[in-house]
Amino acid sequence: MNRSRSGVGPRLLIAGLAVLFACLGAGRAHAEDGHDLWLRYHALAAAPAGIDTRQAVQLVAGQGSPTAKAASGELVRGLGGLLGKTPELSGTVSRDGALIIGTPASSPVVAGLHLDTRELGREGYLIKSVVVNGHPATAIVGNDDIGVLYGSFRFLRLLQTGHPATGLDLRDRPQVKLRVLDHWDNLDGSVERGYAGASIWDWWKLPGYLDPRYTDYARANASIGINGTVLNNVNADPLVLTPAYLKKVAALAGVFRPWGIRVYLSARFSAPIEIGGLKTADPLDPAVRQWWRDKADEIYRVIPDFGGFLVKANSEGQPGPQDYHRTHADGANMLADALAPHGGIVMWRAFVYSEHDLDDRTKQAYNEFKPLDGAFRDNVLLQVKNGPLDFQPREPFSPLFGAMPKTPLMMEFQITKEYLGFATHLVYLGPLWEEVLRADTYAKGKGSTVAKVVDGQLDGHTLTGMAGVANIGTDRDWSGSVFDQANWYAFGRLAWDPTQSARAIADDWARMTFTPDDAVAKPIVGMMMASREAAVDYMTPLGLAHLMGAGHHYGPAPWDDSLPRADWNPVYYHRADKNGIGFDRTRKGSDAVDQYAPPVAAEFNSLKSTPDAYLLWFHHLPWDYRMRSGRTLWDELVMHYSHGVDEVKQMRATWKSLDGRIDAQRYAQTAAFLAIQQNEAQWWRDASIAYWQSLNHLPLPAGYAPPAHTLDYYKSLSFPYAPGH
Ligand code: GCV
Repeated sequence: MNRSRSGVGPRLLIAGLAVLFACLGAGRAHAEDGHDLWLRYHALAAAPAGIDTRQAVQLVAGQGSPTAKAASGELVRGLGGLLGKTPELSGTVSRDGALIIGTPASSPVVAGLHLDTRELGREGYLIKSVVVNGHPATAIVGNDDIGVLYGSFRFLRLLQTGHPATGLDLRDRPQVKLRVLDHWDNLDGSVERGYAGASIWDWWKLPGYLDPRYTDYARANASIGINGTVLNNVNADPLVLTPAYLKKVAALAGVFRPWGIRVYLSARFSAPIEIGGLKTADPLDPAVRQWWRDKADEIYRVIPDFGGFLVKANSEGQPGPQDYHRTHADGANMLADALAPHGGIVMWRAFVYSEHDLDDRTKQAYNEFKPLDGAFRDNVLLQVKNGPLDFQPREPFSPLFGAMPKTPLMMEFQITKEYLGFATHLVYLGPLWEEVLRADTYAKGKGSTVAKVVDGQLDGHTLTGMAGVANIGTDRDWSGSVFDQANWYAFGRLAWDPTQSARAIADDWARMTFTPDDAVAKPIVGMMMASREAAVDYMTPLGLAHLMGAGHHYGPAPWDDSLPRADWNPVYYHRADKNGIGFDRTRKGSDAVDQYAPPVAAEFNSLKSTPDAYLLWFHHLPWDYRMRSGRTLWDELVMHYSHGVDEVKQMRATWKSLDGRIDAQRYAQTAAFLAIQQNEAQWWRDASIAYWQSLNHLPLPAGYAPPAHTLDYYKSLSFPYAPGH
């Protein structure tokens, strides 16, 4: 008995240990679920030149603020991971390879270096190889602790991407002042156009409980230079401006502050009625103006560094100044006046179009706002979507860029992929944003790029901004897929410097997110760089746009004509019939072309000079129109659709070739998502071709497979629970 009992003991112990190891193992696997983003800090294969890993790196940090502590904390964490040894905090440099961080004011060691920091501004930094007490060292220096924090992240990025820590002499500062994420998060926890789970703001538990995720969110944003966050949806709930919610907002602001991030709120224009008990929200009414002044005072009492308001007004059913026959400038200026004494700003959105206006929808924002140039207060920015329609896979740049020299225009990009296949399609948005930023408005002659409008160079603005509609949610990987993290990352990098190359950003991201090994990073960058054009091809080639399923915007529905407003329906945008396809925006059509500066207008007005990529955006053409390639328009369309699908097949093959080189969980998820993407790319191609054929009755070019199903089948598909809607 005894013996058998004593035999059970060890067996139980072994079983227990097995469970324990399994749990620990699971814990390890968990670490590679993408949660660490590009801040993985996994051990480098070899120590970078200039760093001797036989002993811990000396970290000589300036005294100071929570931001200074964030900088040294990040270096401790980052170097500890990358080099396998936690740095040693020290007051002096007594060993080779030390790291000196701080401002001339916070650190005597930094002051002793006598570095020229005049050009760095408040947020800039320099990273320089120096010699102190006879020891080679690296200095990360700013005029302010926030610059030191940005420099610390930059230094870690250098190591993560395989650079040596020697011969360093780089200086950088942001080119854009406000680098902001717009969360379309609702107070009930849902996220409009969100594909990564629920809102990360746990309003219910705030302000009592501060989820550690909030700090990681701030770290990730600071690492790419983002310095503002609009916490709530532009389709705003006025309750966020009530005292109970302001306490919650203040708690989040407290977490973000050390990381250089200010909070902003979307303000509902009719809040004075809904939560203020007033009868009107007329921006010229003295009681309304007083209400907003009092509200601003109240906000700044609890959040002294509050950034300001983002406003969607008189757009898609939102209230606004036009409800009182006032202008957008009247509305924006009233809020600007309330915020001005506190240094706050207004980001007023230009995304407006009216169901009562029968003019081409893409012309309406320009028609509305261009006449208001110069009518806004100094602390107002007009926030303009990159294209004149709505975050399509491809659009020409919005004609407002370059057309309002007296008004700071803030770029609005969409990071979340509302019209680009949601989270399961691998589409790197860097090339889309680069294309827009590099587009030439010709507003002041050749070289007047959109980037120069946005960064203020063209018209001498110092209040400048770029906003990205966030793709962040409660999913472990934050963005709904590992590759969607690259879009968050690229947005931050381009907001910092709109002239950076999408490829270089992808390269950094791939090396930080996976490995600095070329054999892995290069094919990944190749996939990323091809992915946006692939999506354009399988969804909306040759300048087509807005052909997605109504409402949820998932999958193809070019036939759809069911929504109450003409300009919400795909048929409004393609205008196809048996004779041809495309929206005539030339002088013979809606004349949208003349909203651009003359050289651009001339380019788009003429069929000969319009690039193929925008062909059907600007021109309505017969199906047998001869393309530059010599093919008919119809054949060319079919080829583009098919090419998009082939490109996704290629991306899948590339990913498969990396099997074994990527950790298991992230490999498997991406492989599964690419399979979904391939199926859906095929669906887009086939459904689109089936519909166009039902109109033009043309055969497919030789060698191209017919759609797998009938048009009726594609039309029968419905997605009542598509996410984000
Ligand atoms: C927040 C598009 C989206 C809406 C979004 C709107 C906007 O219409 O489909 O979900 O609303 O843009 O940018 O305001």
